[in-house]
Amino acid sequence: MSAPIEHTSPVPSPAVLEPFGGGGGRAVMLGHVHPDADVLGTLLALGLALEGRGWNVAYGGPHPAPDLLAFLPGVDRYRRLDTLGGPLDVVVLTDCPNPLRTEGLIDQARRTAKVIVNIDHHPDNRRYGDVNWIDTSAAATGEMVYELLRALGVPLTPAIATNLFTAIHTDTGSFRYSNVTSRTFTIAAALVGAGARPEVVSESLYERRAPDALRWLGEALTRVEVSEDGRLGWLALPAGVVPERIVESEELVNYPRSVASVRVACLLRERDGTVKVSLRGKGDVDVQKIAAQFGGGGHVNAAGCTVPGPLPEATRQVLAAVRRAVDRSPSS
Ligand SMILES: [Mn+2]
Repeated sequence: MSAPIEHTSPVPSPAVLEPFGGGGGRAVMLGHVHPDADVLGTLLALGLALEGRGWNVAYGGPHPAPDLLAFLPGVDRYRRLDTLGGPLDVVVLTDCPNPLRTEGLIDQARRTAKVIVNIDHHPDNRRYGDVNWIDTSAAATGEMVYELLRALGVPLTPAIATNLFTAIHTDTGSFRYSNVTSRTFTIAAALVGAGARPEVVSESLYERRAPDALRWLGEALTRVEVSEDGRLGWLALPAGVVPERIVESEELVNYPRSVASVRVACLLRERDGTVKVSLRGKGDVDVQKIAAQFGGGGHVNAAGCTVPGPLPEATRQVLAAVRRAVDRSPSS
């Protein structure tokens, strides 16, 4: 393709649909580092739909799917990839704002694929595809892929519906965040109608703890702190105090976020000399702008970045930036 295509509204344009037309071909559904449920659910849903139309589809990325998401239909097909193979007709990336997060696989895609399709809802998406469909009004990329499959006239199987429902479920904090719209529920209703089972998804995501997980969670929660004025909540976790599997499977940032007065919550995890930071807002402070000061990104209410250690210095710097943003926000 020559000039890159950009599309930003919720319903895909003919140019967005065009790479998926015709009688099939070879496609790779390419995930980014540490793929989450919005990434995996959308890649699997779209890939399974294309397979139903005669395409040959491979799934993978720089990291394997996490154990927590082993219930997603088809996720056993998702592999850690060193090479993409080729030649390919289409490479699709979903929920991936920055192509550097493919650890070089995007460069192979540029050499071996006719078209790279970039489907995302992050405002800071770099528009690196031949086709860039960026709908920042979507609560999850799952909403966008639902619209894509509808426009393609693909039947929603229970497997496809479960993948998309999980993508939307996780990116909306179980339909609780301010990104949720009536469209989110309309799409979720259609997915349940097509065979997604909310109780199975909820149980798979939230009721699969290891027997010792609550004790470790308790250990972590003793470190939650709230600022004197109540508006900042944070949890700074030194390396090694809680097993990595617990930190990976618990959304620890939700605990400081759950304090009524907190406007911005922050989780700081130290590992290998760096500190991974997750920021959550409640609609009145744009945490993406805070993350961007440290080279990170995300959404208005959910963002992240990585800063150099040691943990106390990283915590001091990040909280200073959060404090400036909270103090500037009009409603607080
Ligand atoms: Mn997402």
